[in-house]
Amino acid sequence: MSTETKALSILSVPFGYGAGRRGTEFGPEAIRLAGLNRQLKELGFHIDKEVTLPVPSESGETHPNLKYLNEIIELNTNLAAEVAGVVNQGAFPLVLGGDHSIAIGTLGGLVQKYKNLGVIWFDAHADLNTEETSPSGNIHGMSLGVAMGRGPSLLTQIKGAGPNLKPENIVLIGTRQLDQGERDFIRSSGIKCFTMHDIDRKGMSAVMDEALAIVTNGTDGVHLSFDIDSLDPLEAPGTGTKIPGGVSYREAHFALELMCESKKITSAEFVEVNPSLDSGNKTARLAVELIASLLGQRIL
Ligand code: 6HN
Ligand code: MN
Ligand code: MN
Ligand code: MN
Repeated sequence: MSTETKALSILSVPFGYGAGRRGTEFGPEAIRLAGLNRQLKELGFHIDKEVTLPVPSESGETHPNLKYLNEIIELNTNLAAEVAGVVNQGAFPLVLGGDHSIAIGTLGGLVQKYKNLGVIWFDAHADLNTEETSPSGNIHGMSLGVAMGRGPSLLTQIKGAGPNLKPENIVLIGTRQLDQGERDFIRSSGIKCFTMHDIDRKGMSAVMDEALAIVTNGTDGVHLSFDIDSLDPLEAPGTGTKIPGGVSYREAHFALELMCESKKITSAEFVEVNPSLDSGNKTARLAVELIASLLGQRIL
């Protein structure tokens, strides 16, 4: 983000119905306990607003391969409106999950303002499944697709979801687990995917240069959607879909430092911290450190 905009709004989303395991609903509280507000103040931010989204009660209605569909529609409809409000007030939206299904609402709110939004999807996964291709029925594995207008109309009709997100403005980074339908869609849509193989081969520095060039080309804003499972499980044990061979501690910090230096990031969300799988709140503390790197923390 640019140095002159120091107003920031925190949107806490204690919602975990999109994931296969319970616990991400405690993510925002764990991140708060790990010292987020103190860290942000040290970096010179004015916290404009802090909102905790209300969690819908369980409807009891079931949809075969779209678990908790009704709850996800309700939550994301509200979140999109909150995010749009923050953007309109000119503050930087920092969204804290919660599971990754909340990206449907975050992106839905952002595209009401940004008509050509760039997106950096930092994740072990692509979250591009549909009801048909999902092996789990967990909507957190479908959220980027839904935000692009791919999926059941009940979800894609959430305000903002759809064609404002263009495949040529989206990059995936840290990818290492794809389902076949996701692979096919990445190939056919042309979304740029920097897998762990690419990070090994080129290094995070070159990957970020390329990624930033793509998401800033012809765009009017850039959103970072950061799934903590992008990191290696040794660094981030407190998350539900751990995949070995992930981004290292320094690679993650370095990537976020480069995003900060670019001054192009206009919003961010950090998701999938699951304190019930963590030890000693390590993963939430990591999330706070990573947020700090994105927002200007430097070693010297
Ligand atoms: N996440 N591809 C798997 C699925 O069930 O669709 C895993 C998705 C994980 C989603 O981590 O946000
Ligand atoms: Mn229904
Ligand atoms: Mn994800
Ligand atoms: Mn993931």
